[in-house]
Amino acid sequence: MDFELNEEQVAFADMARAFAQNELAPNAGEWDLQQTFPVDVLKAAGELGFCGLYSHEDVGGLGMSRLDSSIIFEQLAMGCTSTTAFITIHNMATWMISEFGAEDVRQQWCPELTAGEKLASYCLTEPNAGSDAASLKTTARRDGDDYILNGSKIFISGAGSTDCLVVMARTGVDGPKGISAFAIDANLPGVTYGRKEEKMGWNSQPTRMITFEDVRIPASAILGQEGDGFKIAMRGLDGGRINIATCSIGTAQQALDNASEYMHERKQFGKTLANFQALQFKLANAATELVAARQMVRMAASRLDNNHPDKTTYCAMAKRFATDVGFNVADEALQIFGGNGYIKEYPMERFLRDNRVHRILEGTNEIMNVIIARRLLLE
Ligand code: FAD
Ligand code: 2MC
Repeated sequence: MDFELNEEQVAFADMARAFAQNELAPNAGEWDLQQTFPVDVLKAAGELGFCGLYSHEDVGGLGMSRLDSSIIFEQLAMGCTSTTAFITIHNMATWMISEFGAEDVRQQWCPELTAGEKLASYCLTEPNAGSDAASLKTTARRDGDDYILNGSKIFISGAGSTDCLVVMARTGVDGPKGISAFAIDANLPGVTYGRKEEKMGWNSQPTRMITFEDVRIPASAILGQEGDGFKIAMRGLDGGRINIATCSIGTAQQALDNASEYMHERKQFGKTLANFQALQFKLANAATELVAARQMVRMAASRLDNNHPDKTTYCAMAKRFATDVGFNVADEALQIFGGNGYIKEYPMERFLRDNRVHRILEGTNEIMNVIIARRLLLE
């Protein structure tokens, strides 16, 4: 067991840090304020390989491990949480196509998706199927060489600005076994997008509802076989949950770095804040919990890489723990800034707003506990 990054990992973390510092951090506040989806910067991220980190190499991905990808995502999240979170969702959807798509579907989508020239959304949640994802009602009815898609998806990240949709839809019986996954063109006739949701955070990426009305898709767009869709969706989310956990850690680390710098600058009672033990302890506790969360995420990533029998449980544990820690650390760091922490001129309130949603999406933290408890009680 080696807890140190190797030379290669240090090198690509440095590259990601430079991109975060030059391309993301200087713009993140403005993107949040103006609700700008920075498509050009996503393309630049694609040029460096960040859009297909763990997708297969034969379709343009870097074929990296989940552990190495997490090291990169953490650096990017230090620059902009919301944009990096979108990049991770794009990576998840792209990997699903590169892993489960038929050869022509892989070739149709993955080279441009991994290059960041096209973008992808992951479409599972419906108005009446959130945590209970297997109850989804969108249907894909076979019609000759096509399927006809009907139904709606809600809260879809990137929707309206992406080119490819990975859609989970019902092709058979009720429950998880009747679900199939498809990679479809986001602009097909019959696909319509709702208004951009007004959100607490994650403002550099649009979130919209999608409606499918008699959308004709080729049967070849299916990922895996009919009925495999729920498992494919969950396989995608095992990695997605590590990625979102990583976004929380990167954001919290940046918040902590800012707070420690601020403690050296700000003076009250004739001393810098760094002199007050109450604040020193806040910093010490936050740093300690962040180390624990990072190690847990890396352990889960490593278990996913090694196809450990309990990989799903560890991904759920890491997501639950790191997103809770990430939110709490961002909150404590904001507190150290006093009133300035609450003012938009400083990034602290954005860190908090952006990290909040990580406890809700890609499976709520209550659902992570459902997954963990089910495994524990099986023994
Ligand atoms: P519900 O399922 O209605 O849950 C409500 C509450 O009940 C939660 O606290 C939940 O934890 C709790 N609960 C539910 N069941 C149980 C249980 N069995 N035990 C204990 N507690 C329970 N989805 C996508 O498919 N693609 C996306 O790109 C996407 N992006 C998103 C972006 C944003 C900004 C947001 C907010 C959501 C996004 N989602 C996306 C949807 C997200 O995954 C869901 O919101 C999430 O899974 C929860 O579903 P729900 O909102 O329907 O909550
Ligand atoms: N990998 C592979 N297979 C899996 C799996 C995984 N991680 N998780 C479940 N399965 C299989 C499972 O083994 C079972 O197969 P079989 O019948 O052959 O044994 C099948 O899938 C059904 O699983 P369950 O019986 O556990 O299904 P259930 O309906 O009880 O639900 C639950 C499981 C609650 C874990 C799932 O519905 C869930 O994860 N809900 C949360 C939804 C979610 O995470 N949404 C995120 C949307 S994306 C998003 O928010 C973004 C921002 C992109």
